[in-house]
Amino acid sequence: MPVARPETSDSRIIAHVDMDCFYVQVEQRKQPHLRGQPTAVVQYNSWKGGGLIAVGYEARKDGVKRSMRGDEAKKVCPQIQLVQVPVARGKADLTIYRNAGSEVVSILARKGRCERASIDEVYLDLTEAAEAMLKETPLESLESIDEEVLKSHVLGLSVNGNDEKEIVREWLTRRDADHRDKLLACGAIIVAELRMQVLRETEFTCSAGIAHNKMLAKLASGMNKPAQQTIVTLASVKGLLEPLPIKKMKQLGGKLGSSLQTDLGVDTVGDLLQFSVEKLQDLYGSNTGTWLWNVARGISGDEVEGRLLPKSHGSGKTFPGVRALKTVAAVEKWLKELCEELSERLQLDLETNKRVAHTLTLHAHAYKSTDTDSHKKFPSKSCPLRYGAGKILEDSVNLFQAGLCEFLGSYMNSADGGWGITNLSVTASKIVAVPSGTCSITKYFHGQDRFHASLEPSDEKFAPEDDNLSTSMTESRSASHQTEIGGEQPQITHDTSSFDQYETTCKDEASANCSTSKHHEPQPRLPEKERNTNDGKRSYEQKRKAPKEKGTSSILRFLQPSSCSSSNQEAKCLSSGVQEAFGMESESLTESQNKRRTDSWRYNVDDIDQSVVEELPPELQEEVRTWLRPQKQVKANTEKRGSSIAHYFSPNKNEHTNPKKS
Ligand code: TTP
Repeated sequence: MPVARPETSDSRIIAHVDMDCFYVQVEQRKQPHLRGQPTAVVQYNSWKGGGLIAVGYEARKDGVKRSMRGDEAKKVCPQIQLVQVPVARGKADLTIYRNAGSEVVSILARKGRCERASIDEVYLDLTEAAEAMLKETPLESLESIDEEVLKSHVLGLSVNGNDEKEIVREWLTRRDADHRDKLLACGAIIVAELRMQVLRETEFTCSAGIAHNKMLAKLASGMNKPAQQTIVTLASVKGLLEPLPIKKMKQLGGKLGSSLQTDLGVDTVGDLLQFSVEKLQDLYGSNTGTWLWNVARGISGDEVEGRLLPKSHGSGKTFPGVRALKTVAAVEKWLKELCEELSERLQLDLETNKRVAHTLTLHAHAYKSTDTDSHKKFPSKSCPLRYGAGKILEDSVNLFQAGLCEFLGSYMNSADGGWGITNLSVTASKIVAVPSGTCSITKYFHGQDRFHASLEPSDEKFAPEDDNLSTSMTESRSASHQTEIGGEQPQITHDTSSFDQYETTCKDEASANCSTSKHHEPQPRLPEKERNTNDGKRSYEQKRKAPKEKGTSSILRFLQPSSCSSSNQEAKCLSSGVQEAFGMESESLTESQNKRRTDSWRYNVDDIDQSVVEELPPELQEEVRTWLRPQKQVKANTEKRGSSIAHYFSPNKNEHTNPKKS
């Protein structure tokens, strides 16, 4: 359910940075001979050459698309280089991509509040940095402006066959410009510099959108790819939004977008403008109605969260066609793999970032052999998360059994046969920082682990991903009910909220499928070992062959050996960023950083699951409770007005009546 937040100011400077063909770039850095070659990364499952999950820009020019399988891509582009995603535990291993994403985040976090939105996307709040720059240097007096800034695309700026860079230069340095445009110009300079730093230090190119809010920045970042940036001026917002298909908007790719289309005849964002806020509130409730009215006008108050680490950890695999799992034993076998991997990542997160997860969710896609109820989904099930691979497995098996019983209903009992599982995943969510000074908690969790021998990450990479890498989108549902399964079993909750969170990191909500990889975000540590090894292999010649896209020359010239700098600085930066994001003590934090830290800390505390506290040894329970008590916040009043589009809120489509256009 979208949340309508009033825009705090339309003078904020927000950037959305999105890596270009990310997995391909990571593979090209690892194997420099692939640079400049049409390249794609394929799934673990090699059927028909494997499904493509990332396609390089050279291959795109030859007509290769992500929806293709390797064999088809070869037909379209015979010289294509197909690289298989790394494999561990019989499934894809995304560690290398997660770590690469962490390298980038640590660089981008240098200039402002940074929110890691997915494995390769970051939001930045650059308001303070832009204001400081503007104060220090009036833009009209800028003597030289970097080429990369001049290559920016300024939406709404008419070029009319003139020298585009000159027009951009004029726009950037206008004396009479609106203050908000001047701040955007500063944002563009800062983002261009950050993108060049990313290229110098990681060899990756990225694209960016710079705007006054997150929604607009995200829309713009993909408009000019690869290795370019796009600026959304206030004056351009109407023209940008009006023709956009409604389903392309964030949070409108699902049921709500469909309802707008079918019930109101809204196909583009512009179509939404004809509805008054009262009408939208009457139809969709106060909050969603306000949010929709705002979306149509490019208003969004969403803040950039100071978060460099993932919100959840997940491990999943798909079992398409004949490979569907048809017995409980087969499901348990795979759950063991998934839970071990999840446990390792949780332990690593605990050790590295001092964070603990509180909720375990099992999600599956299933079918019945004689399917009379095909639309019935396998229910996602949650319970409090207990640390240790053995406990996670035990709980996951119970969650699966509970889900299976519900899925089969009166149709049959849950014995083997008559059903198949095509997708299975376990997710750990509600991750919060352990308060400083409670290292005994770490020991406690460690002691619980039956399977896990060491807290150190294993040399062999562990796999979070499946061989299909795709899981279909779910809709946001607020309903939650509990199913006791008795005995000593954990209480199982049918709670889709944590899965929704797991799903919302998907790149394009309008697409039917999204990768689970988007949910499995990297650890914040820098993969030093990997980088050192690879550095030696990268020759100047290989880098020189890097692709030259139209309008990207200035940034690509940094693909030279001398441009790589030491990682010390970024490591330093990362540690302060991590401290800030997780409220770790640091004498060097400024007052505003401290405030931000406290805010995010409070938010996390609110989410803490009491049952997890109850699992701690008595001496620690009191310590944690004391820490929790003063932090509790009063919940915002989220009461909403009634909605006449009942079916949007109800699982049963038949319950509603069609509203009329206002
Ligand atoms: P995207 O950012 O969607 O795409 P991209 O970075 O490959 O290309 P672009 O330049 O157009 O942004 O996804 C980031 C990575 O996530 C991508 O490189 C591979 C992975 N991914 C999947 O594994 N499965 C998917 O379905 C998608 C969309 C992405």
